[in-house]
Amino acid sequence: MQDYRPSREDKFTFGLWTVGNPGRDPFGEPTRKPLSAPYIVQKLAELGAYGVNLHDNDLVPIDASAQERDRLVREFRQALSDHGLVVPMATTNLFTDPAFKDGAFTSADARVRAYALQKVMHSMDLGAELGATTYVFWGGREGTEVDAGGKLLDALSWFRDSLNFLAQYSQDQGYGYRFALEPKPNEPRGDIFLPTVGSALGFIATLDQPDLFGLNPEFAHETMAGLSFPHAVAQALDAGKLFHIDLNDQKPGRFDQDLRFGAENLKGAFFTVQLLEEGGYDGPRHFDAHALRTEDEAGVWAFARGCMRTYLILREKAEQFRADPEIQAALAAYRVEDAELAELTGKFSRENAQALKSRTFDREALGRRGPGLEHLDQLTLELLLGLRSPVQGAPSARIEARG
Ligand code: GLT
Ligand code: MN
Ligand code: MN
Repeated sequence: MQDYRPSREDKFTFGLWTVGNPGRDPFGEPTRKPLSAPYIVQKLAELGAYGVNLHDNDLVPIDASAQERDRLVREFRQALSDHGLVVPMATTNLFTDPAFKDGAFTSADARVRAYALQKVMHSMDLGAELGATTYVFWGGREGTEVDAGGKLLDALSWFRDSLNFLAQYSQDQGYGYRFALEPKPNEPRGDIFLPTVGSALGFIATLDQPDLFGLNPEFAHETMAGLSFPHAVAQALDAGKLFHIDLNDQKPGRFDQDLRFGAENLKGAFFTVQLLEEGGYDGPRHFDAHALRTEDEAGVWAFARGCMRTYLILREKAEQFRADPEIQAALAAYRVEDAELAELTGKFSRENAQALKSRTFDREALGRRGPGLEHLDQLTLELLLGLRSPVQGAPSARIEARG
């Protein structure tokens, strides 16, 4: 059995805010000491990660002096080069400071909106200095609890203006960023604008330069909305918009848990890995999760190792899925192909439409056919549970002996 130790080529990344999460929640103070950015870099490198992502204020406190900023950035860059980690993605903290309590780009106060733009430009400068090529926008405070302020339509247009402005800033500076919007339905706001992958995709089409914008979907966030994460990832891939991804886990109907990848919805995690590996995504596999508040520092590194290890195990399972003859036979039986019909329906012509309209279908036979999904899903489950031999895909010897 392989040891599932990650290497740089696996492109695993963590945010400074993820492994650095001190275990604070709305009801309790931190349970862990803060970790310095250079120390996090060193530990992630030891574990086999590829990179580290950050908000401006994960590295530089909001009220830091220019000298303090330079020192912190210098020490961080030194750690990156000492340990061979990169910074593929950067973002801005537009949610912690009370100035942003009613939104940043969508605040009803024009001064807050202007300050948000200023803060993002400085943060984009920092990201570019560190080599980031993807810039994430998670609009955590962009939303409302009450709609009495009547800003719903204005908010969307302020949001759009800000994104258009920042895309041009990036071009003007020659930064070459691609921007990734990260949807979330609620928390910290009662209702966050652009709550799902689908709504963000719709909004991107209204921007001045839609090609520069894509998605950073998060497993927990789609799950909070009661939606399927693999379905969201598939839609982003299909649109050519999967610019980045936040992997974690979540129980439905709860606060944003940001659990260790695979901790809760193993099948969802498996189909996500399968989509990423087979759907043409070659960006970082970013874990936006954190260790449970119960844990000490050792628990933090166990958490980080666990995220990567589970991904690698599931990647191997996806390979087994492809190589398993019984699963492949069940898949082939599920999909019915018909070359003649493909010809008729593939492209509109008046003749094809006419031929299709006059065709007779055996509706009852179509309705009678069982697609075999129960069988296929059980095979998948047993594969995930380790009951199918990795080599030939046959049931493992132990199970056969029992049967
Ligand atoms: C915050 C949030 C995440 C976002 C981060 C990017 S910050 O932790 O919960 O989902 O990805 O701003
Ligand atoms: Mn989250
Ligand atoms: Mn996230």
